[in-house]
Amino acid sequence: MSDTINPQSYEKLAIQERDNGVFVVTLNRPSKRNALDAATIEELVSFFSNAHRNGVKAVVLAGEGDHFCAGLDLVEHWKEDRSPDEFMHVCLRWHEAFNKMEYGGVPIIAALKGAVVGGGLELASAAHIRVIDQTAYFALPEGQRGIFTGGGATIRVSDMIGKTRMIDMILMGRVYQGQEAVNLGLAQYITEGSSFDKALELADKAAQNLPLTNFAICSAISHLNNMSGMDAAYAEAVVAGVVNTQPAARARLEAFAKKTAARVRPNS
Ligand code: 1HE
Repeated sequence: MSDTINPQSYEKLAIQERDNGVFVVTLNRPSKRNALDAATIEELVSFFSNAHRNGVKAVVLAGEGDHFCAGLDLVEHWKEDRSPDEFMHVCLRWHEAFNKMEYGGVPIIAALKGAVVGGGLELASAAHIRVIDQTAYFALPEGQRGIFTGGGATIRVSDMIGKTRMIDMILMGRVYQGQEAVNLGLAQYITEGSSFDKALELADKAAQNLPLTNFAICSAISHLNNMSGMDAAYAEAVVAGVVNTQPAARARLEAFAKKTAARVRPNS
């Protein structure tokens, strides 16, 4: 068990460690539909800044209650009556948290249900895999609230569904759900049952990969995508030089060479 992560030090997040190095991180403000106040963002920064160093093998990111996340805490924002400067810094903390997630090297599987809206969609889009159940729906209500996205939707949601669909979502308040959301790229998995159970199954599977391989998958791909093609190809070769020669991979390569490793087969 981790001796560096203290679940008791978190108030807005419920942190649960499983015996295989998978952690379940749950937004724990169900009475506020898990709206993201400043304190919750600080706890996300804290957990994800140190997750790789703390030996976390994979994370299931979930929400308590019927909704994954209602986005920015609009009541806190209204009460604080923030200045432009203050809100810029709020957004920079969101970016700090979400960048630590996307680039941190630890696989994060988001278990989505109910509202995944506004900043809730921005949070979910910083995960590497999104799983939805039949209740989950995606929206960017900012357009109707008189505000704008500030937690990376213009980058990550555009990346998932394309710029024009994102503009439509925020301009029109358009809602996507179900298989259509999967087809568009908002989620990669849909389940008839619990998205949490499916996310846990995927996290357990990801945790069986070598940590350095997962680090490359859940960090390098995002970095490489920010580069020019030439630079990305060069950097990919460097990453592969490190990852593909790791001593821990030798047993897996040997198993393939000696025909004891599973072969890749089509789905039956
Ligand atoms: C909240 C929030 C919130 C609920 N901030 N308190 N996000 C939105 O525009 C979504 C706003 N929320 C909703 O549309 C609905 O609340 C839900 C669809 C998510 C859920 O509906 P429902 O009927 O289950 O709950 P409710 O009765 O609307 O809310 C229950 C409580 O949660 C209530 O508090 P209470 O003290 O009166 O019981 C709500 O005030 C509270 N609540 N959502 C604060 N978002 C970096 S920029 C990011 C930009 C954004 O994210 S914009 C936000 C978009």
